[in-house]
Parts: sequence; structure tokens; C-alpha cells
Amino acid sequence: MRNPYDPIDQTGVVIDGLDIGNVVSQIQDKGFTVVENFLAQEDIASIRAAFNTEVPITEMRAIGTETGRTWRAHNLLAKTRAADHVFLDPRLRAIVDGVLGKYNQINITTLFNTLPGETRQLLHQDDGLWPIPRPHPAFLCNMLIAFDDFTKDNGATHLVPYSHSWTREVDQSVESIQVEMKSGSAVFWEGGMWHAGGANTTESEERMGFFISHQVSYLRPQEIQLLAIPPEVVKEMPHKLKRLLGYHPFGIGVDGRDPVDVLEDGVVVNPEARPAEDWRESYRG
Ligand SMILES: O=C(O)CCC(=O)C(=O)O
Ligand SMILES: [Fe+2]
Repeated sequence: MRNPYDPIDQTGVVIDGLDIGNVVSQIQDKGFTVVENFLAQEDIASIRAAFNTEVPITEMRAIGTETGRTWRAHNLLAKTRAADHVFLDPRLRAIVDGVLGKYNQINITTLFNTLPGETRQLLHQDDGLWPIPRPHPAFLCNMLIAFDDFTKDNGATHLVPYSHSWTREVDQSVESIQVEMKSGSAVFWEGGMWHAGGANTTESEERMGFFISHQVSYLRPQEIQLLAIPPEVVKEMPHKLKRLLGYHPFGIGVDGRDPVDVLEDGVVVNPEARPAEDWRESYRG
């Protein structure tokens, strides 16, 4: 019998000219794939302009480097509406459904900029945060959109192909490839892939990227989306985006109510409060 959490079979599904089935099978087989021109240059320009003005940079070091030469900002959905359409893009939705199954949600959103002088990150697995023994079904699916061209010299992401299916730790000297891609292209990888941001050895080139990570909806996200975005902001979002932030029915919801309704109407605690003994009496009849 099919498990409702199984990945969706996207074989033969084509959206806006992109063969989703092929993208998904590459992520499943090799652990990653690049989709060229995922976003048009005009779109990159307008999102970049909004990020530049609306999203303050957090002083937060990249994992595994000590240089302070990478800027980062998280919780992007609280800070700007400029990228909502990217999260709702039917191609992204179909790819994530294909890798994780239809019950998925946003794990973390990050804007980063790797500056000249940054060193290579330690190779790591983003899904290592959850202490789930390997091998395990895919539960994390990442997308990184290049805002600037990613080149070997400015620190294009290192990936270790096929390593998402390995159960062993890798040596930091293991062979990796670097994902060179043009602005607007996106690399997708399964959360178990060993990877690292590269060293930026250029004099003056920056490498800005927009990272969106999804996970299965029954795990706790890396950034607590239900708390990260103020409810007044979430209320104004499209229904699907609310779902993606974790306002989805799971288990008991809230007192048996759909979290989207609770968000709209508020939590109702003891609508007709009576002393507990009264309730018990009424049951005894
Ligand atoms: O800089 C990159 O390209 C990847 C960054 C990354 O993997 C991370 O910070 O987890
Ligand atoms: Fe990472």
C-alpha cells in the first residue's frame, strides 16, 4: 500500500518546459542537479533590489569557517514579500513533492554573500542536524539560486556526487566538484549530500546566493517558522504559503481545528468554562 508520505512520482511531468521527473531522478540518483535559468534576470534584479533594501544582514558566520567573510541573513519570509512567488513556483513545488512527498514545508531561508578572502567551508551534510540513523529516506531538499555567477574562483559550492546515499563520514580531503553556474540558475541537492561553500580567491568578486531548504512536514524545522514570522504577516499570505510555513493539519492540529483557521480566528480556550466537576457529572449522566 502507498504511504501518503512517499515521494510523488513525477515521471513525464513537464512544467514551463522543465522536465520535473528528470530533475527529481537526478537528485535521487546523483544527489544533486542544476536547473539553468531557473529565474529570469529581471526577476533576480528585482529580488536582489528588495533584499538589499529590506533585509538587514545578520552578523552570523558561515558554518565551518572563521573568517567572517560570508554575510548571511535568515528568516527572509518575515522581512520581505519580494520572493513569495519563488516559494510558490510550480516547478519548485513539483520538484520538492517529487523528492520529499506532498507533505513538505519550509525548513530555512537564507540569503548569503561570500566575499573575497572567504575560505572553503568544512564539508557537511545539512540533514545532520536531525539525529536520524542512515540510510534513511530523503527528508531534506535544498535549492540554492545563484544571484551572482558562481565560479570556481569566487567559491562555487562544492558537492560530493552520490554521497547522499553513503552511510560513512567523509574525509575533508574527499574529491568534490564545484557547481559553476550563471546568475539565475539553481542547484538542488538532497539533504544528505556532503557539500561546502567554496573559497573565494578573487580580489573583488562577491558570490551572492539565495538558499531555500524544504523538509518533510512532520519534522521540526531548523528555523522555527511558526514563531519566526509574525501571525499578522502570515495571515496576509496566500493559503499555500501558510501551509508551507507549517500551518498544516497534523495530528490534532489545535483542539481538532485546522491551524489556518486558528490563525484566522484565534485560539479558543474553554468557550463555556465550567468547573471540571460539572463536566464529569454530565458524563456520569
Ligand atoms: O556557500 C554555499 O554555497 C553553501 C553554504 C552551505 O552549505 C551552508 O552554509 O550550509
Ligand atoms: Fe550546507
